[in-house]
Amino acid sequence: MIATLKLTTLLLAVVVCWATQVYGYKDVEEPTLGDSQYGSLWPLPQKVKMSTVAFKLSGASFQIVDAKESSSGASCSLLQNAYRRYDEYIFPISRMQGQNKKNAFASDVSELQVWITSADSECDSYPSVTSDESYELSVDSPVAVLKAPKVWGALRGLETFSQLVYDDEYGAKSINRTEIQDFPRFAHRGLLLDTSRHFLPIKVILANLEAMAWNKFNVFHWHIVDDHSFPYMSRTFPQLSQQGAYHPYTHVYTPSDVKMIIEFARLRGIRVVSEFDTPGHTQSWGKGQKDLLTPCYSGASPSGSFGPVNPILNTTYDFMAMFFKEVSTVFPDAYIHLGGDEVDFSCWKSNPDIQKFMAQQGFGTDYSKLESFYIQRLLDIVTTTNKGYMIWQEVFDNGVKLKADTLIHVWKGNQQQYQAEMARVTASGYQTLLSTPWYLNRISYGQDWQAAYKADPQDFNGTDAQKKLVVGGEACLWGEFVDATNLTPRLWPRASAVGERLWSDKDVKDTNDAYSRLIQHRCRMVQRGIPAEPLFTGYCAHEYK
Ligand code: CP6
Repeated sequence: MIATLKLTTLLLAVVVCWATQVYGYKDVEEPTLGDSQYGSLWPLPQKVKMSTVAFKLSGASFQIVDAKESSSGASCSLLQNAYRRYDEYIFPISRMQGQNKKNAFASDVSELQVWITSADSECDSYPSVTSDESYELSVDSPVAVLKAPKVWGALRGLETFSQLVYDDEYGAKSINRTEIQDFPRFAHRGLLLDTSRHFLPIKVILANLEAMAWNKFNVFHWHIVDDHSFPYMSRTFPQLSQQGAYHPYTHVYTPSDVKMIIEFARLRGIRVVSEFDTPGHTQSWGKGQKDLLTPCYSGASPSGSFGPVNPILNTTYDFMAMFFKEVSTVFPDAYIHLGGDEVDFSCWKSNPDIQKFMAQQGFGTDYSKLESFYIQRLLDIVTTTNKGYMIWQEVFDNGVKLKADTLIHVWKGNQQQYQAEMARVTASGYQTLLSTPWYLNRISYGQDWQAAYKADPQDFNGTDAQKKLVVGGEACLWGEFVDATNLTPRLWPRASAVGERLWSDKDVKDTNDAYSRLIQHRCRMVQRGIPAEPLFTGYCAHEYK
């Protein structure tokens, strides 16, 4: 009897274990579905006071306008553009039908007045890591007021306002009396897209920038080139994309494409940080730039294949100086991501000229010293362009001397390992960004948004001073298995979980409440035209209207 029981238990354990391995199924609790007191707000603002008093909004008469006292007005196209966008999000159907103002019922809330309070609204500037994104929103009758020191906060507040509007049981647009004070927990809330493994059409990039704004992301980390293709069209070195892109005309980003993407992002308070990853991940660079890559040897003769950037030639550094001078003018952001990850030493090891150089420099057989030698010189070059830099964690791990304001991007390891890395980086006084738990290219069966949601970039052993050096994080969608056909649903709403973690207070971590809000937020994204995948079984109300 006992033996049978034991056998059954063992069998059960074996089956569960097998299921775990085969399906990658983790035993995550199913969140319970109830209505959140916060409606469909996502990410949750820092302070919300929502009353049950509901007002009606008339699609025909409600307007978003500049407040009289605002330091920014009709001449600020960033704001005027945003008013138009949000007007359409709030009233998608009535505006399309072109309702007549005279026939409309009176609106309990007639206007949303947008009031930029500081003298310099920053309307014509680029957003930066120090941009003020705070705002205060007061929804009352007869007017709602959105106060923000800068346009960046106004953009965030407009999104929040649009999320407060809902359809009552008769389908009438409604909004509750609400007071909100809001600001981001972290200044850097990024999303990495990879346009090298697959070319991403511009309209896909723009659609996802739009979705980023709905989720209050503020950095587009553009991993623009890599081994597989070089779609960036350089004015200084046009042969790089002519030879290195998948196609020299159709699969490239021209200077005007890049400009358009940067401006589209700016209008949504999103920075564009470009990454030109070297010395590894550079196979596509070699096609258009002779002698840039290291020739690999098989025995005493070149094998015909190439390795990382050749770090022992002066021509390499001349090229890099000219290339990054161009990049620093094309991308207005104060930071450039310089990569530095996953350098494969086998080709360097095979090359006799590199071996000789190693001996001359006294590097012995430590090829990470050669890598550091290269990165050190690259960093000096980029410093002369007056840009700050971001680098993947390997560069820090190898002990490269870095400027004090360098951002170290942590991406490797399991939870224990990345937490230890965050502790080491911040103990050395560097600022850091976390990505390890947010590799959205990884997929598994079930509700994997929850693991992303639970990760916290300040959750490691360290002092308060160390915690302050955490600037934020980035969700990464690497492109090996992603192109225009599947990018958007793979990203959303899973990236939304990261969006809330980086924006909302650290104590916002009730997964049941999050689940209820996220389901509605996901339906809203679908309604606004982004094919975000479902979290689980269910339906969206708008599907049947
Ligand atoms: N490309 C580059 C990649 C990755 C990295 N750098 C990567 C590594 C592991 C996973 C996904 C992507 N594809 N240039 C690492 C930063 Cl799981």
